[in-house]
Amino acid sequence: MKSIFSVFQRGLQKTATSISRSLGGIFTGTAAWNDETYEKLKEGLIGADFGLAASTKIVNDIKDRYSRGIIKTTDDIMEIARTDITAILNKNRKDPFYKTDSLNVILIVGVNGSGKTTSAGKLAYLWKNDGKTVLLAACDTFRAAAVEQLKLWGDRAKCNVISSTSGADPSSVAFDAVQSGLAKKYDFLILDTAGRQHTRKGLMDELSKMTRVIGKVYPEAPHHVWLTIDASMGANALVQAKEFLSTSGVTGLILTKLDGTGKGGIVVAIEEEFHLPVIFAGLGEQPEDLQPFDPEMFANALFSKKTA
Ligand SMILES: Nc1nc2c(ncn2[C@@H]2O[C@H](COP(=O)(O)OP(=O)(O)O)[C@@H](O)[C@H]2O)c(=O)[nH]1
Ligand SMILES: [Mg+2]
Repeated sequence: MKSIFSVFQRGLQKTATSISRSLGGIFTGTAAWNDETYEKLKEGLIGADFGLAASTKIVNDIKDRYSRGIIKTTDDIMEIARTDITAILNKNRKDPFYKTDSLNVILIVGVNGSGKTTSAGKLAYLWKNDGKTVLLAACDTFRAAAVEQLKLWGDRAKCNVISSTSGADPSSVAFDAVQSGLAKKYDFLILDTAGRQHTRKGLMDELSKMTRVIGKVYPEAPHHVWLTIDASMGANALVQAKEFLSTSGVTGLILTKLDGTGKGGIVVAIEEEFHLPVIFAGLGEQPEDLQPFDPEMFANALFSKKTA
């Protein structure tokens, strides 16, 4: 199996390249740092979607240390960027919080196309490979294709999939799945949901009904509600995500398609905006391309010596 860092490195290649390209020669050579280079650095960070607040902080830290003679080399500058970004991304994180003695119920929510089904499948694959028992539930009953797509992931991950006919009530699928997950003592149940947007109110009502119904069978569930955010949408993703955050009790984020964008810095802006931890990162379309989000690894992949 590939090393996790290499998955991050490969997935974040576009962002790393875009950062080093927009920073041009300022991280190399011996030119003294001045207002112009600081401004260029800040623009480069903002261009990679880090957001104004984080970009300003990083540049100010560099300025401060440069003026005190602490910075001597390009590596010293990279080190500051790495440390600052790691600190920002660690702010809202808690230790993994899975129950080891009973079923964990995970609800995956998000707008259409943001990567819910794919992430549900990749999560199943990840946990299965970690020796856990995993059950998937196809609560996107809106389209027959969505059920088929999840079943395919079930085959890949070698997991059972609870499903019903298309058009069935998603809550009843969720209800059956939780009952089955409890009876058969699974470690994890992952519920895939629909993300259609044309009836926003309907969707939000459906999600809260699902949560209520799940709670009737298993009062402490769902244990986690993870919102998938498509990183390649940039700032637009933030706007779309707001509604879910206010209505579905989201507990964490899965950031998908980090590999498809040169703007992976959006993770930092998201953390600043939502104060929610990024739990997993989607870094490609292969089963192993969903990885627990690791702030330090993320920072190292973006600001490695090689990418300067
Ligand atoms: N490159 C890449 N593609 C992804 C990732 N996650 C999902 N996708 C693709 O995005 C598309 C929509 O994903 P899907 O899971 O069906 O979204 P859903 O509508 O939210 O369930 C599919 O073509 C996926 O293969 C990722 O991390 N990287
Ligand atoms: Mg789907």
